[in-house]
Amino acid sequence: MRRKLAAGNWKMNGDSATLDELATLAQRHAEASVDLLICPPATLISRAVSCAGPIRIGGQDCHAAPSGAHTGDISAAQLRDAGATAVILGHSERREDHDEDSDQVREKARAAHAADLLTVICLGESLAQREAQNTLDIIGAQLALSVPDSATGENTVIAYEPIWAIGTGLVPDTDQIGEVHDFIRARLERRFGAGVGRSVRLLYGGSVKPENAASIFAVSNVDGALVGGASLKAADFSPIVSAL
Ligand code: G2H
Repeated sequence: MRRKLAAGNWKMNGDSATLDELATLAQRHAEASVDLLICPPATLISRAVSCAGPIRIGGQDCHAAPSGAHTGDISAAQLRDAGATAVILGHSERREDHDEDSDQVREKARAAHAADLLTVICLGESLAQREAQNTLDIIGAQLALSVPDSATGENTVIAYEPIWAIGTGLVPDTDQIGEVHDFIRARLERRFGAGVGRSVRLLYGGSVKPENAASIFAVSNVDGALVGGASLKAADFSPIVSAL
């Protein structure tokens, strides 16, 4: 059985005051039967760890190298040293804003695994790619290149985030989500075998809200969500956690 996961990606939002929301969330879900993960900006990781209770804290990116002359970057080991136990990699905002490709994402994931970080690897198609009916080809290629051979059910989570659904309020219908999640599951099983392939958790991400969470979580092979805007306030994120 895959344990459900509710993950929050604060992106470049939040400051010291936002940690009160995290503390509220930790109190409300102290006995949660699902896993919770919050990925705040790197500046907040250490303080977030001290008020997160049972909630895992993660980074939003890491460098593939262990150390060196990479101004402004953070290594996987440094995230771990700050108290993080997870990292998001290959988010479409990283792929677009920083020209990251799947080869780089794979090397980062390898570094994250070596540092014992749970690695949330993001995949997603653009609206033009979906309209051209290339969604599964795009997802298949991103999956093959972005996920390293070191992936297991314990160290890797895949998040399907259609780019056109991110922060837009647009959400694919449940058939569209199910089609992609079933495809990812089949590809993982083909590459890694049934054991690993069935144990990797698959999250849906893109405009998940309290109002649509339950219907998304009912879709086959959806093991949770990666939530952006609605993870910033406990009042929004908490009902999403409860819907799992
Ligand atoms: C997708 C998601 C979180 P939002 O990027 O990764 O953001 O829920 O705001 O669409």
